[in-house]
Amino acid sequence: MLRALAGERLAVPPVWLMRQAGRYLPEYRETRKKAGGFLNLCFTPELATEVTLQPIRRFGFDASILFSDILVVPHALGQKVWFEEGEGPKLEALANSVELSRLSLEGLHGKLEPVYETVDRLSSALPRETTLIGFAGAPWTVASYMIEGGSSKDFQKAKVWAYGDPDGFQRLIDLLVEATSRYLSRQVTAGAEVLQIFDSWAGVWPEPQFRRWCLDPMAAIVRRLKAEHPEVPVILFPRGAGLLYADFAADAGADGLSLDTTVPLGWAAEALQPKVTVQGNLDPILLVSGGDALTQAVERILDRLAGDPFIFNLGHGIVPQTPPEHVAQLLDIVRSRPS
Ligand code: 1CP
Repeated sequence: MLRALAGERLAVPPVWLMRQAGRYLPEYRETRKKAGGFLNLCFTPELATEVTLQPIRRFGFDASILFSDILVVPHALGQKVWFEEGEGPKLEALANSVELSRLSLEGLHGKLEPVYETVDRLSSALPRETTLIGFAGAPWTVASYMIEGGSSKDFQKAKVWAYGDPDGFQRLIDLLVEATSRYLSRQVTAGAEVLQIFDSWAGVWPEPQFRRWCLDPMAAIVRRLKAEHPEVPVILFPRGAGLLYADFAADAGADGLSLDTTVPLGWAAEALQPKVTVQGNLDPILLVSGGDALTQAVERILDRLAGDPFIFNLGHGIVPQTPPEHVAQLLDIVRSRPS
């Protein structure tokens, strides 16, 4: 994984999957029951370490991603966050920039200490050849949850705020750039070897706002991290960025770009791969269907991208309906192909 991110071409690419820990694994569902509440699971280092290791034991991925969630940052800034069974995340929504006074950087590291301890435990527990990935949500995606109070279909509240009061919205984004930079930097100190920043909802903006609310804040975080930890590679996932993936490759200063499922492979090979290592981009639903369709899609990605710096992954997270045998089938195909 580290060699691929340094720009090496490898005969067999490294492979890991977004959301490789989670509800599709029976052992995860067992541990989750014990934790009594999702945030408890994230904040109990013993259990968070256990669920991070489960997919490594079962499948031997080349990288292990810390088990946590992007919404621990708003929680650590003082916003109320909870997870309702079967409904996903809920937050006490911020209505406008006056309410930013409810948030503070002061308690950040104290509240996130259990996450740092999990990273520390993982860095001792993982086999040496398994790369430990730390992560955070990007400012825009995290801000969208903070304003919408949970998941959203059209991001109307967050966009109305950003269009109507860009200066106030900028203050929230700046606060998140600061908090996220501090959070990721501490993950490195605790043992993370690679960092990934998830902008899951980047694809909803017109170009000017995309630059201001997605690209610029992520580039600012990358600059901060590179100043403090120049040796640590950073992967960015601006999901849905379309042609603007090219701007990310040119301007964000990252080592890797994680491609969503819709990015055409030929274009990625020509426009992105000469500048950065690319990661992706199998449709996660193919892991539900399995069979020949899965095999052919994996081969197609390897044919187009594996000859240059590349990490095999999905275009978005594994879904809970995924049969674990299909994940094993995927790893077999990636690893057994003659190069
Ligand atoms: O057990 C459960 O019911 C909780 C399901 C779950 C899990 C397994 C949530 C709630 N978060 C997670 C873990 C998680 N989340 C990881 C670590 C593990 C791994 O990858 O193996 C990571 C990296 C995330 C990141 C995350 N959380 C993102 C960015 C990536 C993406 O999938 O787009 C986002 C948007 C979230 C918010 C969130 N948390 C949980 C859910 C179900 C969601 C998504 C809600 C939505 O679609 O709006």
